[in-house]
Amino acid sequence: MKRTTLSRFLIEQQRTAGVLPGELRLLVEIVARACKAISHSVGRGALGGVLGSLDSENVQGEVQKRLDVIANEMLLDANEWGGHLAAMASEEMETIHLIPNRFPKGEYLLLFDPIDGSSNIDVGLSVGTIFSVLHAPTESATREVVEADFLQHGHTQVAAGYAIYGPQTLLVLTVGTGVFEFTLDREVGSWVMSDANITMPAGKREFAINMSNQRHWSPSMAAYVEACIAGASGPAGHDYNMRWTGSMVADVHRILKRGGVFLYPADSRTGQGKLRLMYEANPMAFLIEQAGGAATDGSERLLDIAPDALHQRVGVVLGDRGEVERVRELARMHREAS
Ligand code: P6P
Repeated sequence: MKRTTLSRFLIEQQRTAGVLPGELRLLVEIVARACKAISHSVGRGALGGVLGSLDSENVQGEVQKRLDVIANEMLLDANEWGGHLAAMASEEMETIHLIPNRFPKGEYLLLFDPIDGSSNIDVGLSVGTIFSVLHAPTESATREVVEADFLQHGHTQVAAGYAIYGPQTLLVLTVGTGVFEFTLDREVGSWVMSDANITMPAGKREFAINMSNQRHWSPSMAAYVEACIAGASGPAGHDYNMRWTGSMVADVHRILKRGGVFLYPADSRTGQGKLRLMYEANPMAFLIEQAGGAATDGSERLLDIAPDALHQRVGVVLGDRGEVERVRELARMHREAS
């Protein structure tokens, strides 16, 4: 592959595809630059004093890892002065973050999970940063942005992506013209394109779910997983493999590159799922659909869900179209039978 950098790709998208306004190109560049700095901190680990937990909890009621807070601050500091944003929202902050008056405001909203999978940080497993970009309301030039301005359907996203801090540091991005992967060249400090127009392989029989939640699943979800485990001798008619890393970015990246299906269903504990709609499910759904896959909450298309709260949780079934459809069909049949 010709050595194309992120900057060159974004300029070409702006110039040729005409899909990337200058402000959005600047936004993506700045987020990518912040992810380089986060990658450095993640890579330092114990040597950088970034491991371990704080004695604080985030809005989700989860113990905050030191790196959660560090990465959150890095993304806020990198993005608030650029003039491309009207406000930001993060898994680590209860309310939205407005751009300080000393800086110009722009036409986009940025949402992020600064370190997704942070429970894996202290044990050396891959973690990542997930981000989503929405248009700010046109009137945000004359009034302050409010939380409700963020509550847009996932199909209104103008860009989405993740960085994965693993054996390599990768940035996977879509601006609505396909999915592109960049590998961080640490010696030069550049994001170098390593895969283009990614199409998720279809028909891969590999499912990713946390089996310890089985007793909480709906009957239809239990039936789907049971068929996967029964394999060729069961109703599915073929064997499956299983993977679960406990890090959504790692599981979704594997599925994007080699196929399969990721499931974190809503269950009886809360009636919702664990994952957050606005800055986990929606950006991943945008990427998966751009790569030819499907993404639902078990029944409804994720990108069509009308958000009603910034940190709302949702069930997630995404990846292979055939598998996502099988889950949806089982749910429909169980609804009709009940
Ligand atoms: P469980 C990480 O905390 C996360 O939000 C996702 O990255 C991951 O897919 C999921 O939760 C793991 O949840 O219940 O298996 O620990």
